Amino acid sequence: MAKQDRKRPTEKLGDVAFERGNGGEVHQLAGGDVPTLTTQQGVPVADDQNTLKAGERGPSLLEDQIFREKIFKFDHERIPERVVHARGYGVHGYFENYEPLSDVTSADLFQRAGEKTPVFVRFSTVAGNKGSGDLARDVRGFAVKFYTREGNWDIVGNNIPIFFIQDAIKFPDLIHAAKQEPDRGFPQAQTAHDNFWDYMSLTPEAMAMVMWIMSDRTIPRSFRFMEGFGIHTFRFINAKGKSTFVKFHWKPKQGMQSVVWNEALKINGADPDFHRRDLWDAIQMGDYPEWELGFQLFDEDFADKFDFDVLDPTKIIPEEILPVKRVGKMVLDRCVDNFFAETEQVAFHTANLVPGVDHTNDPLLQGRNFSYLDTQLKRLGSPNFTHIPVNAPRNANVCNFQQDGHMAMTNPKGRANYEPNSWGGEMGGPRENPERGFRSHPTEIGGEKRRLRAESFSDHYSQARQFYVSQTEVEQGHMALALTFELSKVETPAIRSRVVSHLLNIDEELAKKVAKGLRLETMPAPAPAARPTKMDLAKSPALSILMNGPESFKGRKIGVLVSDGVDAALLAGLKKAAKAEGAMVKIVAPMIGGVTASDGSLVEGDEKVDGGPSVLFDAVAVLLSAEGAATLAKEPTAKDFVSDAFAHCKFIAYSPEAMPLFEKAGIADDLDEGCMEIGAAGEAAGFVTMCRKLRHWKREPMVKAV
Ligand code: HDD
Repeated sequence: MAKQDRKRPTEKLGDVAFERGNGGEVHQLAGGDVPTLTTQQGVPVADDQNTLKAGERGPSLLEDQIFREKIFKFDHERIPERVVHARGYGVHGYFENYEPLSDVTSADLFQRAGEKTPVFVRFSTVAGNKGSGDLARDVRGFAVKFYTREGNWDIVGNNIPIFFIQDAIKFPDLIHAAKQEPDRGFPQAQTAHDNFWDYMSLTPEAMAMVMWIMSDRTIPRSFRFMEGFGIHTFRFINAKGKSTFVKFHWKPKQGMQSVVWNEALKINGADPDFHRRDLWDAIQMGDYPEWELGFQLFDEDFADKFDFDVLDPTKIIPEEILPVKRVGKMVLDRCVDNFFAETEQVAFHTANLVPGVDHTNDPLLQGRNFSYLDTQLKRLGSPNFTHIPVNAPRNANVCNFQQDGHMAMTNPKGRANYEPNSWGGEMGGPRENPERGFRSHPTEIGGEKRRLRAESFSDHYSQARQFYVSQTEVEQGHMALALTFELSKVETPAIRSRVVSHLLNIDEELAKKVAKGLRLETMPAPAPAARPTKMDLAKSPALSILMNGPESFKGRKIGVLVSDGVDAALLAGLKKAAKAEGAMVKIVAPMIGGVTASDGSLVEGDEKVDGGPSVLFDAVAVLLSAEGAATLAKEPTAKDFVSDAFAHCKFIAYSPEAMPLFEKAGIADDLDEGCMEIGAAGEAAGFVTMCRKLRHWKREPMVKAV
């Protein structure tokens, strides 16, 4: 506001001074700790609420550069979202190396015990757009950027150790088929539609991946509770030039955990940001998630003797055959300062390698090495995206003669912008360094130039079967249900049938279950297989989530439904036991202002009952007074709270007074050993110990009728 207009007194809005304008609008004022608002040119702004007008009610003037600059910036806020992995969440942390690994690699970050290297990690879903729900049934991206002293190294992986296709030329078709169908623009963030399953059923090489994506791996409880994989076989090279093949693994120290499908559907409604909020909360609370980095190391001899081609990205090397050597840990301990600047603008690339690491001839990897740089130029708008702080090397200098382009932030100094040059010293700029510089492994390459798929890539079913038979009965049941659910959304019966024809090559029982679930009229013939399936691969227990549980409730959440009159000592006992376990308690109350406990104290609510359904928690407690139970028994969201917790096989603690709510919710007669009455504070500890099993799976056959 121009000085001459300021006739009104200054008021206070919280701590901030403001004035009201002619129309009663609020003008916050600079002063004290409040900085002066400026334009992009640093010019102080007097009035940010009114455009410049000709006359009080007149038209706005084109000369208003303050308005035009503000709207211009706003109009250009969006950049293209990633064509895949659009929805993601990034955080900072560090990698700490356990011991020198110079025998296998000269990569600098692995040379010294205890050395920490900063990292930036972005977790993502694949198919959904940027605004889609976190609990889509989907693969999760697990991309790690190491800021090493020899430059940035990216492991651009997923939470599943294999991929759908063997050759990168198929990637656009795969992604087109998975995303929303082009004529109708839906379904969003889900593979349960005709195009996806049509493509899958015509892509036998995807069958192992189909088994993985139909398992609980694609509905993780949290980014914190999932594994990560580099997928391809890479090469390490040591200082003597010796090469060793390597596959990368990330093992969550929190253990693995997934949700059940009906829960995932409901979480997406209750909190579409469930996964990002979970990571944010854990880091803000100081409960930093950790993963160990593991290597599967092998040589040419092992590769030659292995049943499958180690260059085929649709295959694993079972850990039981080749154990994972744990070499260091990654701790994620800092959220971003700004989501756009870091999470949105970070650019990962499979070809960002450091000396000591190299590619192999995996045809999927080779294609990826083209795609990432290309997409980043489009997405970030300038070849200078490497100047953006999250992408720039942090521990290595950038010294070269590359220059100019849109948004150049750092051009080389000095006279020479080419080499070789005859300018000496600093003026001449940087030079090659054969000792330290990146070198490719001198691999022999020969053969005819042809488009073909190696015969060694042609067994598409053996490892699909191996994955299936390595699961517990509960997990196998979930896979059959997932397939049935997805195919029930497929409108074309022939596609449903074609998928079942592949399942027959994987496991007959599974195929029969799905066929029955779909009410298929006739069982199709098994799909023709390029190579007969080796049905006899040994089970790999490492592939099961449930066989590798954490045996701890650390980092998990108990949702406690309370009412006025809640037993204060009981609640305190539960909170104490949860804290001792490293778990969190969240209070769900009829009103967000909380309830009055039995001792007259106020218990504040974290959630109002309709905003805090039980799907948001790992286990629940229902601690009510008799009066509270009578009231909540009339409240549908309270009934859902307990009936969903029961249906999702959660452990449930309850005060005896809660029974009327259970009766109205229809579960009172079914309470089992996963439900524990806790009448005294001491019993709460027993309940938390019980929760270490995470779910009471024995209940599942009872709560799943169809
Ligand atoms: Fe990819 C992004 C993981 C195959 C092309 N990919 C992207 C991201 C992850 C992966 C985690 C997100 C990175 C981030 O958070 O910014 N992609 C994989 C894995 C694959 C894979 C584990 C198989 C083993 N990808 C793959 C192929 C191609 C691409 C075969 C193309 C030939 N991927 C891309 C991309 C993206 C991408 C189009 C989109 C955004 C970006 O790169 O930066 O270039």
